[in-house]
Amino acid sequence: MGAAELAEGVRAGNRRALARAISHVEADSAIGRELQRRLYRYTGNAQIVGITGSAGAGKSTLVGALAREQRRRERTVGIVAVDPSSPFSHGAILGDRIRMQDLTADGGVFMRSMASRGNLGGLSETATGVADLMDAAGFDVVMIETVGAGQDEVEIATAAQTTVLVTNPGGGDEIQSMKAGLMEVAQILVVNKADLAGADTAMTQLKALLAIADLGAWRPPILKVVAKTGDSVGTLVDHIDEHHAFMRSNEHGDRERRDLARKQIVALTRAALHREALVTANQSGALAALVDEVAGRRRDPRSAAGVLLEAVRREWGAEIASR
Ligand SMILES: Nc1nc2c(ncn2[C@@H]2O[C@H](COP(=O)(O)OP(=O)(O)O)[C@@H](O)[C@H]2O)c(=O)[nH]1
Ligand SMILES: [Mg+2]
Repeated sequence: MGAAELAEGVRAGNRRALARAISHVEADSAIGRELQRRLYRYTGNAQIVGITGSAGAGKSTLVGALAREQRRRERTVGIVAVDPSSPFSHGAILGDRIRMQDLTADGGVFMRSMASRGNLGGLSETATGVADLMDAAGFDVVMIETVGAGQDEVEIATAAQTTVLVTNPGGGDEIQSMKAGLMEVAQILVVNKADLAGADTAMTQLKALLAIADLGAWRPPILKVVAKTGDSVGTLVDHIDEHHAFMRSNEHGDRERRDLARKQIVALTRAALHREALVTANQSGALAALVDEVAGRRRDPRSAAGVLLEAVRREWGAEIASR
């Protein structure tokens, strides 16, 4: 099936067409790129919500609870679960599937798990692309679950309009050491597992962190939820709706939308540059030669990086000249 036919299928809400289209975007095939070009103009209707936080914070449980609440509100839901870890994570994905069995049987919910394709930044590209496909397919809400740890995850967060950061009671050290960057991509802060002791302490710590964060016009709300029972998940959906309305408002929306667009472009360019530069470095053999020099302590890593960058520039220059 070609890109035109697939795009039509996606727009018509055909689930098989959507599944195929997602596979193309994941594989970064020519059809995948063509689909993204064709369908982007039909996006912008869904609420794209990122759910991020450490492994075990209860993100999957919360995504399930949110999906159930959204279905009660008669909204359709697309879910992208990004799992950046190794083969071990297959168990976790299976666990998520079992926990979400009632949702997988619901025609108003479409779920897709994506495994990492390595650490070359492909995930932020894929997550953004897949969320956009679901948006173009007409889902009212698209949720992206990611483990919030490093730069890649901060970039995945740019795929979402509204990012919910999930923390836990007793995660004090973690909250303290949380990168300001992650605080600043989150528009809603959640203390999940509020049925456990220490939830109020975690709330206080988050408030203190927010007080020193560099924030715009949106004041991120902080709330306690119990994903396991669905407690306060309705309030969380209300906050997500408020942020969505904020993003659409005339007063702030234009600036916020431009800000997000800029972050998305920068994140995707960084990922593409990173990947392509390493491909070039590997193919040219420049990397292998430098590895020998640095391992043998004949050259320091910093200057090796400079030499490598120079080699990549030369290769790219030659490539452009030959066009
Ligand atoms: N006590 C309690 N446990 C929870 C809650 N939400 C999730 N959990 C548990 O936390 C563990 C990790 O949950 P999971 O959703 O897989 O976390 P993820 O790795 O962030 O996706 C599981 O054992 C859940 O049952 C909650 O609200 N309260
Ligand atoms: Mg999970």
